[in-house]
Amino acid sequence: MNLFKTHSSHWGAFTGRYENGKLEIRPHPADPHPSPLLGNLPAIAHSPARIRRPAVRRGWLEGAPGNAQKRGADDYVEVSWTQALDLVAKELRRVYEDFGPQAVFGGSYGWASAGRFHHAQSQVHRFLNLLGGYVRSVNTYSSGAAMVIIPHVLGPYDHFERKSVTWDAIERSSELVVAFGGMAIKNADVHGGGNSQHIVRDKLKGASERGARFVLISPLSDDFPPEANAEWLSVVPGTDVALMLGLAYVLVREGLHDRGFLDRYTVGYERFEDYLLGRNDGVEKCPEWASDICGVDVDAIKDLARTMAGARTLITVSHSLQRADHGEQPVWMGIVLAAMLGQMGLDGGGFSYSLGALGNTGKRQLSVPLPTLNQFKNAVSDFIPVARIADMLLNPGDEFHYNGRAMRYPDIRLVYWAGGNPFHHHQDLNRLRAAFRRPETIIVHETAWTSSARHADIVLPATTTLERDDIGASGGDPLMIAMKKLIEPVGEARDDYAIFSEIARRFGKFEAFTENRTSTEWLAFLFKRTHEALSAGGHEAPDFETFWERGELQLPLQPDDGGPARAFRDDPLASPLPTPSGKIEIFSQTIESFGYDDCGGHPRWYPPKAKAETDESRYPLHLVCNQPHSRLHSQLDYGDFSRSTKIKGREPVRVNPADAAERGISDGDIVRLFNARGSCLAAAVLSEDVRRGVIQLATGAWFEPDDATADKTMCIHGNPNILTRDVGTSQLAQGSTGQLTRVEVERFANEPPPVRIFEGMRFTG
Ligand SMILES: Nc1nc2c(c(=O)[nH]1)N[C@H]1C(S)=C(S)[C@@H](COP(=O)(O)OP(=O)(O)OC[C@H]3O[C@@H](n4cnc5c(=O)[nH]c(N)nc54)[C@H](O)[C@@H]3O)O[C@H]1N2
Ligand SMILES: Nc1nc2c(c(=O)[nH]1)N[C@H]1C(S)=C(S)[C@@H](COP(=O)(O)OP(=O)(O)OC[C@H]3O[C@@H](n4cnc5c(=O)[nH]c(N)nc54)[C@H](O)[C@@H]3O)O[C@H]1N2
Ligand SMILES: [Mo]
Repeated sequence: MNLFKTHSSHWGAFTGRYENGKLEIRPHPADPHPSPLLGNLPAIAHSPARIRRPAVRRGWLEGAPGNAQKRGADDYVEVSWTQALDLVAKELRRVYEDFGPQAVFGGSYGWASAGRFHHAQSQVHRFLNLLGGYVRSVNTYSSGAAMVIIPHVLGPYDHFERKSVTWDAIERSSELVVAFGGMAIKNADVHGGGNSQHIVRDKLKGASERGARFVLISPLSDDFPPEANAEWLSVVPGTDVALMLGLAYVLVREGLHDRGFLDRYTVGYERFEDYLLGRNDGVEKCPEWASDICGVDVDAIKDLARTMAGARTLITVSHSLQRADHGEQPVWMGIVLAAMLGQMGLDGGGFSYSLGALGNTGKRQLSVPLPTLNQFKNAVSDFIPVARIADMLLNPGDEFHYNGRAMRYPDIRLVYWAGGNPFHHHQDLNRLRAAFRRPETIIVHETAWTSSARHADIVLPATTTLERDDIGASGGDPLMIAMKKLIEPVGEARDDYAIFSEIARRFGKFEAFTENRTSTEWLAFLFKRTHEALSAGGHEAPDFETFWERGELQLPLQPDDGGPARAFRDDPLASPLPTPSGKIEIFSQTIESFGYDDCGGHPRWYPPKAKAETDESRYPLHLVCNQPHSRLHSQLDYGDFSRSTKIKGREPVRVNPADAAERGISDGDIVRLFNARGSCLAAAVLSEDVRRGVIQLATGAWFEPDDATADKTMCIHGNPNILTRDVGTSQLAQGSTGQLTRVEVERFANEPPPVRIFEGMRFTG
């Protein structure tokens, strides 16, 4: 009889046992609220969606390279591993020799799986660096705008994300938490690398029971768990900056802003105040002005401002707010609002970016380093902001602006992807389909026949973590987990490491890539770094074998000391912020000097960008495309839990009953969402939890086109990225704007085509 073995995932630690063809999963016993996402794991062992053998696109095989027109609509031919690896090596050699490393895109953005060694991005970057380098991507889809604006105005991104206000501080000291975008409990289910203890629900409950008030600012009412007893201020999507300005205006007019704090700790307040009070543009950003834009009552704005000034107040801004047009502004304005309240650095007060969006944000950070695979150095300096991939592929040589630099898109011939799903994460999928027809060759390592695999020329089947040993750990998770292999590789799947090792061998670089270590030897080798730090710090430091035997290891934490914000508050001269002024930049001379018309020297309200987009008569509804509660992004959409949430096989879309009634839509109807860019089917769920005029369709349903040969196709399954816009937040950050778009919705009167994307690839021979 098999024993349960320890393992871990982005959504929690667990033990598993495979017996009689069934995988049984049990959550970690110390996890107070295990994630339902664990329910997606058992399907890994048997799903027909898994890729079982290497496969090559017929058009590429027969006309290689460059025969790209049928990409996304072509047949695949299964080949042997030897043949596949030979083809990959030959093609890489050709592109590196003829065009150089700056013709290879190895962005490979994506969450892949937990596990420090087999982490797909680390593997692919290490491999491509060994071959001569690659064009990389910077920043993330998560926080593309915040990662650029925060360093200009406050300091290092992770100081104000991970290392600022802890859950303990909120439970202990916060009196009022104003959460722009909320803290949906579904989001805190996951954290990159592992999340062995889901504590957010209990922390919110504890704070609420002590008397802390939570205010949810969101178009959805369920972006807080019931335990928080949050009050809902329903806001029009994309208008938080106007609301924040209205709040700031009340503070100034009623003398509630902290002048002492602003003088001592910030620069540029006066210029911002001129804007706020309309001294230059004649527009006072008063509550009446704000209310017209954001849809929150004037009195509610005034009340909230006064309450904020009279209590220990924490302002949080979720990732979602900045994954939208001018996404830099709500983050910056949230910081300014917090500065005006003067509570930055106080226990449970001030500002925290994205608290609640990921499970380990707000936990104390580890005080020892984690095992990390050396990726070598990239010889290529070219990069793109990550969400500009379609622009890059469609417009080689074109100029674009990013964070004060004028740059040009490189001319990419080969794309290599391992551990991400661009046909999940990118916007305007019809445009991405066109972009993916540009390169000569696309190589993908995938575990399953996702849409990204279906747009590749060479598809190499990768194992999931369940099929290999690894070390699970994450910067804010106190447990390191021995991730023990639970099942044999499905089909002929191989570890990314094994795949890259064999390609490296074809370049005479096997030893350089593997350093002559087996993967088991790598685990022991990588563990040393943490082991040595534990020893040096006087902590219990078991050797690798002992750790592996036990299955887990408790790691030491940094103190809950308020982080850099507290140090700055206590002594701004000794611990200045690493901004040009050493202070909070309410006005940034640096940003002003870039001369952008879409991001100036201080935060401000920018009306929505594209006119066509806001053609309210044709596309009157705001579509919120947020993270799914039923899976991590697109991962394991074929899993039991994710599938249990579908209706008639489609992704659910929530519609306010009044909006549904106007359109003759009933609960459970198949509906068609559409706008100028595309359309998709989904299943209507009528719900008062969404604001009138707003509908909500989570990301992550695997893209399945109704006609893969058409230029403009409909997704029959419910992927919102067929509708979203592929434009950057602004020239400053060029972040993804995928969270919000505009659509119309109607009942789908025809017989909907069956969803077949989870059935895997059909080979025609
Ligand atoms: N419209 C809209 N779009 C969005 C968002 C939004 O809010 N709205 N959110 C964005 C955000 S925040 C993010 S982070 C992105 C997420 O985008 P991604 O991170 O690209 O999404 P995942 O589904 O996690 O993709 C990971 C892929 O890696 C594969 N994989 C897992 N383990 C392994 C492995 O060991 N080896 C290999 N080779 N492959 C593996 C999985 O099968 C899966 O297909 O999406 C973004 N897209
Ligand atoms: N279960 C699960 N959890 C996840 C993920 C997942 O895929 N599944 N993904 C993880 C990742 S990679 C990331 S980056 C984080 C993302 O964290 P977020 O980006 O914060 O998460 P979202 O769910 O996209 O959005 C949170 C809420 O913001 C609200 N919102 C949307 N637009 C607006 C607006 O204009 N104004 C206001 N005030 N509110 C708005 C929506 O109601 C939405 O539910 O989540 C992480 N957590
Ligand atoms: Mo993300």
